[in-house]
Amino acid sequence: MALNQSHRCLIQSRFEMLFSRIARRSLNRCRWLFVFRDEHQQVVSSSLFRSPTDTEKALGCRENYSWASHAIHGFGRRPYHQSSSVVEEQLDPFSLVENELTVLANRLREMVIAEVPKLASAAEYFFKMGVEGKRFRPTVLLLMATALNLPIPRPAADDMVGDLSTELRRRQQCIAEITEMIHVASLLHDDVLDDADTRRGIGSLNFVMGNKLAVLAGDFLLSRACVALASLKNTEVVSLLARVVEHLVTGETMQMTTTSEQRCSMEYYLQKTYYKTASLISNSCKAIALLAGQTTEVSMLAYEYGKNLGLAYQLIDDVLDFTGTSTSLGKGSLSDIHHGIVTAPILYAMEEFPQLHAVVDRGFDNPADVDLALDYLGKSRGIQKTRELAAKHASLAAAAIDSLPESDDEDVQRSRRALVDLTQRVITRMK
Ligand code: GRG
Repeated sequence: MALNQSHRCLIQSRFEMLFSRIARRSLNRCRWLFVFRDEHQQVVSSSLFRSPTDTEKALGCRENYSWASHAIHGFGRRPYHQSSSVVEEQLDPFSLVENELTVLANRLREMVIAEVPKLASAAEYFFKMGVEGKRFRPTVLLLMATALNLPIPRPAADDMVGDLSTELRRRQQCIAEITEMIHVASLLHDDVLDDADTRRGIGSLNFVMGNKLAVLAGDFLLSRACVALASLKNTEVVSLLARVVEHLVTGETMQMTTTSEQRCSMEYYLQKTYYKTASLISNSCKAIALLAGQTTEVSMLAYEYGKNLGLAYQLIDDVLDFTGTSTSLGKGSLSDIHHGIVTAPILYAMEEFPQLHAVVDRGFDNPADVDLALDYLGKSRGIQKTRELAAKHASLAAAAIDSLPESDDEDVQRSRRALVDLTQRVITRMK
C-alpha cells in the first residue's frame, strides 16, 4: 500500500522518537555501569598514607580520585531536555523550595530546644532568623527529593498514595534537618578549634559564650541529630550519617596534623576536602535516595552529584579566601594561609614555582612568608587552575543528574534543572 507524504512523516517521527528513547535508556544504563565501579566513598585512592615515594606521585594520581565520574562525563553532557513540557525558563533553585525551607527552619528551632536555659540559647544561636546561613544543604536535599521522581505532597491529597508520598517527604525533610544540625555542630566545634571570633556576620558562639558552652552546644546538636536519625528506623541511613561525622572529625584532624609532605600533596588536600566538606552533602543526597527506595544505581548518582558539588563548592571557597568578591589577590580574608592551611591555589602555584615549597614548609608564621606566597600565587595560574578543577567537578555533578532515569513529571524535571543550575551557581559565586 502506498503511503502518502503525511503518513510517511508521521511514521518517521514516531520511529525517531522511539529510537531516541531507546538510545537514551541504553546510554543511561551504560553510565550506571561505570558509576557502579566507584562504590567506595573516597575521593582519592585509599593509599593516602602510603610511603613518601608513592606520595611523590600524588599529583599524578589526581586523575584517579573521580575516575568513575569521568566515565559519566565521558559520554558528554546532554542539555536537560527530557521533555518539551518544561520550557527553558529562568529558575531560582532557592525560591523553588522557599516555603519548605521556612517550615524546616521553624522545625529546627523546635528540635534544638534544651532544658537548661544557657544550653538552650547556645544551641539555638545559629538557627535564629537571619543567621541561618546560605541554607545550601537543605536546598540541595529538598530539590534532590523531588528530582528523584517524588511529587511534593499536596495538602488536599487524602488517598493512600498521597499519604505515602507525604510520609516519605516528611522523612526526607528530616534528613535535611539532621544535615543542618550536623553542619552547625561542626561549625561550632570548628570555631573553637580556630579560635574564630565571627561566623555568619555575627560573633561566633565561642566568642560570645565561651569555648566550653560552644563545644557542649555542638555536642547537644549532634545528640538531637542522632535522635532524629534513630526515628527514621533505617539502619543504612543511620550508618551513612554516622560515617559522615567520622569523616568530619577525620578531615579536621588531617588538617591540623599534617606533615610537611602532606601539606604539599594535592591528593591529601582533596581527600581532606572530601571529608570536611563533600561527605556530608554527598551522603545526605544518597540518604534521600535510599529513603525513597531508589535503586543502588540512582542512589550512587545522587551521591556523585553531592560529592562533586561539594568539592566544587570548597575549591571556590578556597579561591575566594584569596580574592574575596574581587578578582585581585589579597582581597579575601586570607584566613587559610594565616592559619597555615595550604589549599589548591597554592598547591597549583607550587607546581609552577617549586621554590614555594620552602615557604610552605616554614608554616606562614612570618607575615613576610604570606606576602611571598601571594607573590608566587599572583605570578602563577594557581587561581585559574583551581577554578578549572571546580568547573570540572561542577560538570561531573551535572552529568550525574543528566544520567538519572527519565521522567515526564514537570516537578521532577524542574528540580533536576535547578540542581544543574546550582552547579553553575557554585562555581560563579562571589561569596
Ligand atoms: C562536631 C560533627 C562535628 C565535627 C567536629 C570541627 C570538625 C570536627 C569539623 C569541621 C568541619 C567544617 C567546619 C568544615 C567546613 C565546611 C564548610 C564548607 C563550611 C561552610 O559552609 P557554608 O558556606 O556555611 O555552607 P553557611 O554559614 O552558609 O551554612
